[in-house]
Amino acid sequence: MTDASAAVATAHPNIALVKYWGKRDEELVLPLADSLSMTLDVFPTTTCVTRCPGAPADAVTMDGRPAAEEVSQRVVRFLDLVRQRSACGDRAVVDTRNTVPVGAGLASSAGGFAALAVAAAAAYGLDLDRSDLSRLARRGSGSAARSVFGGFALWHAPGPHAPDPDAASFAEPLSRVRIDAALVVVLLDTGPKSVSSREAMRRTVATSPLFPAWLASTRLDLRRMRAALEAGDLAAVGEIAERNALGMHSTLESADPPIRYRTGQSDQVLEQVRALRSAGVGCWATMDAGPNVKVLCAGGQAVPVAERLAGATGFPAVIARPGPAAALCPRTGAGR
Ligand code: 2P0
Repeated sequence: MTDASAAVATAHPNIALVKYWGKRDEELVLPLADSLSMTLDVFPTTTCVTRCPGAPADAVTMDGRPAAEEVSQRVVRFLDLVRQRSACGDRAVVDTRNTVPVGAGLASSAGGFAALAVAAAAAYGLDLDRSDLSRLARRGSGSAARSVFGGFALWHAPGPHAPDPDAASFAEPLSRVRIDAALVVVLLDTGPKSVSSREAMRRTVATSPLFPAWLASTRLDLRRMRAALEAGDLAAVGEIAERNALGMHSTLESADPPIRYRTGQSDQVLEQVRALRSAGVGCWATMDAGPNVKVLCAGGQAVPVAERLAGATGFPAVIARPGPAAALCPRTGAGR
């Protein structure tokens, strides 16, 4: 144990270019396939964890208010994992500040659980390296495993015969990426989604007749995406990302009952992206568990692409570039 009883950490959301959709183990949050993402430099989450010796229960606040019961229970379960690993059973106060709309398919849980993992590990004196932090963040929310790292990250699914699947599933940064990319986030709707991604994933795996094909195609996409990133081929990166996202949405739309995150407004943005491409502007769309559309383009094209999309659709467009790894805020002075 260190003597730090409080720690503050910040993390950013990430957007997958090859999506994670489907678990092989709900409890351990183990994916069925690898995924690959870009951590953003916008919408950070900052979380403070303070151990409270003698307190009877954890207390969780979000943006200054008591967190919803479901969120609070998820945070308490996560803290239980941290307590199991440390010599300390103290309850804690967790205060989270978001700058991203929560539950809107803008990856708030990725930044949120990455920040919580880093802050809680420091407050409870766990000596974890980055891979361990990624494994820990994964237990809160799968995509959080990737937000532990900045830039581009690949999250490994455990192999079918891995002797210790938990140990085998963590993210790592991709160091040989040779593209200069930005993601323009078109904010269509910042309200919470109707079906949580956790439930939507479960239903898709259990009922979608397209799921086996999705799994095979996303594994292939991952290999091609990695090669395209390392070759600096932005057009190939964009094409793979757009196809992968549309494939994921088709798969979940074929679940029983169907799950539909795409709206008419999403389709309008997709149409604008196609029109921009026809006019010679290299840009490609991706979408997550919500209607909002993120548009990949060259870093130098981000401002005109954002202006064109905002102008054509009337919705705000936020430019995101590759962002930093999750980190402790300096004033806590603990951990790594
Ligand atoms: C992703 N999404 O790769 C995919 C694509 C949404 C669409 O990861 O159940 O909050 O907590 O592991 O990570 C959103 O799901 O799900 C997600 P859990 P998570 O970014």
